[in-house]
Amino acid sequence: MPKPTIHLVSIAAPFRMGIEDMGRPPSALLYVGGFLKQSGFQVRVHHISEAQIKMTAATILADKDVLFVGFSVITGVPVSSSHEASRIIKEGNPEIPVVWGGIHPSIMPEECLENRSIDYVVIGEGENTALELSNFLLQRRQGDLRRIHGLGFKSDSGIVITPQRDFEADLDRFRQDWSLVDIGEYVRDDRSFYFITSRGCPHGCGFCYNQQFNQRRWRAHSVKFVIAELQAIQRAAGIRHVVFDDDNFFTDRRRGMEIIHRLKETGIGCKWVEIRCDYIEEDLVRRLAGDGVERLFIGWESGSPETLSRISKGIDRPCIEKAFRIIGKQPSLQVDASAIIGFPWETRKHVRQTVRLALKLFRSMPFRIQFNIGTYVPYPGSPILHEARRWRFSFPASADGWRSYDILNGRMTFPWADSSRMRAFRRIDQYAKLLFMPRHSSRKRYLLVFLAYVRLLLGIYILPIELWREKRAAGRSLKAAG
Ligand code: B12
Ligand code: SF4
Repeated sequence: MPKPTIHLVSIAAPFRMGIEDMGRPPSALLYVGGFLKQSGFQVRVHHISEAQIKMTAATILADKDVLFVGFSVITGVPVSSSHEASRIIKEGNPEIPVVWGGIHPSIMPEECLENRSIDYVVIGEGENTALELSNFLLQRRQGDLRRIHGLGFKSDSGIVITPQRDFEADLDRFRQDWSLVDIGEYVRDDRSFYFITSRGCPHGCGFCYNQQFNQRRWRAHSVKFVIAELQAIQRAAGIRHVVFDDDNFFTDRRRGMEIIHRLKETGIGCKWVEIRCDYIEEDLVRRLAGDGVERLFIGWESGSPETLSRISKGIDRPCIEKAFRIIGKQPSLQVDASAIIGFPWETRKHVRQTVRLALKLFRSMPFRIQFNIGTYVPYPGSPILHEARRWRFSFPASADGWRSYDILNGRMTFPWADSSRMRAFRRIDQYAKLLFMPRHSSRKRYLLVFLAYVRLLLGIYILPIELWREKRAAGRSLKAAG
């Protein structure tokens, strides 16, 4: 007899300009779903936009033999959209178990389980826990749930959280099962493809979820595994480039270099890759450029020595400047340079130090740095959360409240940053972005770069005519793209 179906759902989060990024594969569900399928379960993956919630819920409710519905949830808008979908399913059929997994429920399991529509949360790495839970549900709930590690559930005596589950030692046991989706949907216009080769990170940056979620443990697929998987994807979908979505791809520098080099030999390029400042060395950068890498993504985080120390990134200003000087020597390389302003302790002085360092980095490799100076947002489980708590900051109290926890598209404020301060932060980011000269820009762009540089230097952001002009141009090109 066929086993009941497990429906796994990922509702895309709004990304730039509020548009959902449906082009990134739902990797968590391809891993978990693949593992369950391999163990004999029937699995369906629904990677949907918010507009498709009702339709997807109706499809699931029409299935008369459902083992459970699982949602993959990251912090922010997906908490609220996944809650809405869970509620529709529970109201449609209270017998269907609803399971949440992913970063948000792993870090805030009790808060999630307080919702009537959520029955179980899978905490941390999901494959083994999901399999044990599936077997429990298949055997009509015989057995002891408390023996399943990495699980949260409701009992007569309240919410139960079982002991933490160990990480899988051999990551190659798990693979993303691309037959669960239409792989062609994830090949971008330039035939690039997002892929994950490792999990976790050994560092403990203060603003990052990693220390709590991954306990500083980095686990990686073998080079052989990565090359074989990407070659299979190349044959199936004709990809030409890969973008690595790992938390920290270069944790093992030799492995990272080898992957990129061997992929190049098989005709798959890596145009863009993330790397920490303190990993940058002359030889590494030369080899990356030689292997066709065009852009490095670097989180330099701040120009304030105090902030760099308080966020425990493990880098200082000389390290940042040295990294950019080394990269600057390779004329083919560009940088996506990301920093954060607006930490609870930051004053104008700290922000100015970051802007000034951005300008210094600009001078070390002019027009080739695309800056992203984001505003600090507290995330659950991050080590510096206590700094926000000092200001009586608290997370949204209800699942629906998370809808406005969206720095990319919403108008967030914090106890330490009111709307005018937040507007000033956004302006800094928008002007810093203008310092970049995209390839094939017209000469007029130099004027824009010059004006942005002067504004950032003097800290004058009133009457942002250049930004209005840019916004109009972006609107026109969006319209033209249909
Ligand atoms: C792809 C991605 C996106 C995509 C798509 C996300 C989406 N759902 O639509 C886009 C580009 C839209 C995006 C946007 C943002 N992202 Co993002 N993103 C990622 C990225 C690179 C990969 C996620 C992934 O697939 N991981 C790999 C899988 C295998 O790991 P996993 O999700 O933890 O899954 C495992 C377990 O959690 C569990 N599991 C997960 N789901 C489920 C479900 C079930 C049913 C079960 C049983 C188990 C289970 O099993 C899995 C396998 O073991 C991660 C970084 C990373 N490498 O993880 C950041 C990350 C998730 N993003 C993050 C952030 C902060 C953002 C942004 C806010 C901005 C930003 N700084 O990038 C925005 C805005 C989102 C919004 N508006 O709400 C943070 C999340 C922090 C948090 N507390 O949630 C991360 C971790 C990056 C970071 N280090 O800061 N992101
Ligand atoms: S910010 Fe990057 S380097 Fe720091 S802990 Fe997170 S993943 Fe690791």
